[in-house]
Amino acid sequence: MTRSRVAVVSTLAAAALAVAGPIALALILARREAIRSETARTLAYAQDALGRSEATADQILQAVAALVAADHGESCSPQIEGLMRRLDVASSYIQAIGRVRNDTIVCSSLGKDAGSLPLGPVDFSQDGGAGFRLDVRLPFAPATSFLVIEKDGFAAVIHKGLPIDVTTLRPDVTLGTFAISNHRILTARGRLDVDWLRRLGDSSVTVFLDRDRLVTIVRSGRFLIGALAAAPTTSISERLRQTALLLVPVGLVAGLILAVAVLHLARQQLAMPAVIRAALRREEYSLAYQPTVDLRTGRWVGAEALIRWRRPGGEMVRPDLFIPVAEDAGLIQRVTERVLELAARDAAGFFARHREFHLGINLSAADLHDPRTAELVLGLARATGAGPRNLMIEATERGFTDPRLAEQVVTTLRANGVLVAIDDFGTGYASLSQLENLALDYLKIDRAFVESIGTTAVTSEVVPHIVDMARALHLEIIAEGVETEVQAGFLRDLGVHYAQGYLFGRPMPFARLVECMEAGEVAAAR
Ligand code: G
Ligand code: G
Ligand code: MN
Repeated sequence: MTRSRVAVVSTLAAAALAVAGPIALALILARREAIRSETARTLAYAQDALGRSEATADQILQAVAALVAADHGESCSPQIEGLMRRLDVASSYIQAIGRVRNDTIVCSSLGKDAGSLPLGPVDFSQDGGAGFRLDVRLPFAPATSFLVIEKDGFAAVIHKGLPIDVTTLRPDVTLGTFAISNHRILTARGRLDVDWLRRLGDSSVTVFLDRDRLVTIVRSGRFLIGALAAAPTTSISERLRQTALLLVPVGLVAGLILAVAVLHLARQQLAMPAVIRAALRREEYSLAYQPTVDLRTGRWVGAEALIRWRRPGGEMVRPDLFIPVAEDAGLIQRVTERVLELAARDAAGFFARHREFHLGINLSAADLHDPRTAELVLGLARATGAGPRNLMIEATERGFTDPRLAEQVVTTLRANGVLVAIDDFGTGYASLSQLENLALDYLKIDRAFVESIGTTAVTSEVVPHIVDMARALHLEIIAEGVETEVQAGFLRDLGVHYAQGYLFGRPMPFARLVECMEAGEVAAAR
């Protein structure tokens, strides 16, 4: 695939991801939230039912205790009957209280005319001798099944609807209470599977999905009873739908914004080479010059030409953004040609007045590998009246990694008195042996190393080594990016002769460079 095809395909993929990603995330979050809140709600139903069951048990225990305390052996004294009536009225969960003899209520809070009420045998016992009857029919309400709990010769009649009289948002919520000892259902409404109860095991709470039901089961900490609630999972999908209805548009909008941003950036990247060509045609480039000083005397001994790009709207584009694009797009040699033209225009006649000054021009690897570049640079020498050592070309390590390719241009230029510097030294991959094979003049220490001087960064220890290496290769050193007196002093002490940086002067128009030099440099520049 071509570069631009790759760029378009990856742009579209990124845009699709940018749209799909936030929506998928929104849905995942919505689902999690729906499950969380539906679980919380169902659990609350189960806890409500359990609370009612515990309150029922408490009322039974209290009533029985009061009756046992008042009991003097007569099976149905008027006092006991009166007490049973009062306890019944006071107990909200108890329908009736009676005295039991031989599985029959012989007298009760219902009064004499209720007569004796046969209960049948207990279904099971638990909770310290409490006898449970799960399905008792009483003559005065034959259609209703009551729960009867007997203890110490007394029995409480419970309406089965009461413990599970929990208000639920939906009618199809299952509610139930059960005995822990044998998993018998005490009261229930709705679809219920007794196999669910086993999943509680020894824990006090359990929540699980059984096919289309969300089941929650809780156990009492005080009685051998538990409660369960089960809601259809359709309520989760319903909540998911509601939340998604809210989140998906938000995700869609966020995704679209992202996609537009991605496309915009990609289009800018794709369009950059075309914009560079147009900028060359429209002469949007200019040069700024940053002085090089002699650290021993403080005098300006040279300057580096740095390209500047001002777009028609006034916006400045940084060279570290567009130079790599120009290199990739095969446009860098046209940019270099323009730089040489601009320098020729700026510095025409300059060297006649400044014999000792050198002007640095940055070259890219492609420039260095093309023999025609030597001719172009020598053209600048002619245009500016430059003598030996007045012009310097700077190229990064990348330009020198294959010395055979750079050799012709470097040899021709040096033979004609042009200085050659290796730029941004320490940031690339040039090996010592490769550099030994090429005769160069200057080494420019990258700003990153100068920046670390006086700090604890490991790079700070590299500067002396670079200096030693430069000496071994008989290269003069220019330190870049010097911003403080401390850095300047450190470099001076190491025997570094030249430096550039904001401490001495920022990149400036050529006219200002000349003005400063003639007005006594240093003071004027800062
Ligand atoms: O100060 P400035 O932002 O201009 O420099 C950023 C980078 O761009 C530096 O690494 C510098 O070497 C590079 N650069 C500046 N001008 C030119 C140029 O004319 N040609 C090339 N190839 N690189 C340049
Ligand atoms: O070609 P080279 O990579 O050397 O370009 C030098 C770069 O460093 C340019 O971007 C220039 O504007 C910048 N520069 C020059 N002096 C200083 C300095 O003292 N501090 C900082 N931070 N940047 C500098
Ligand atoms: Mn440079």
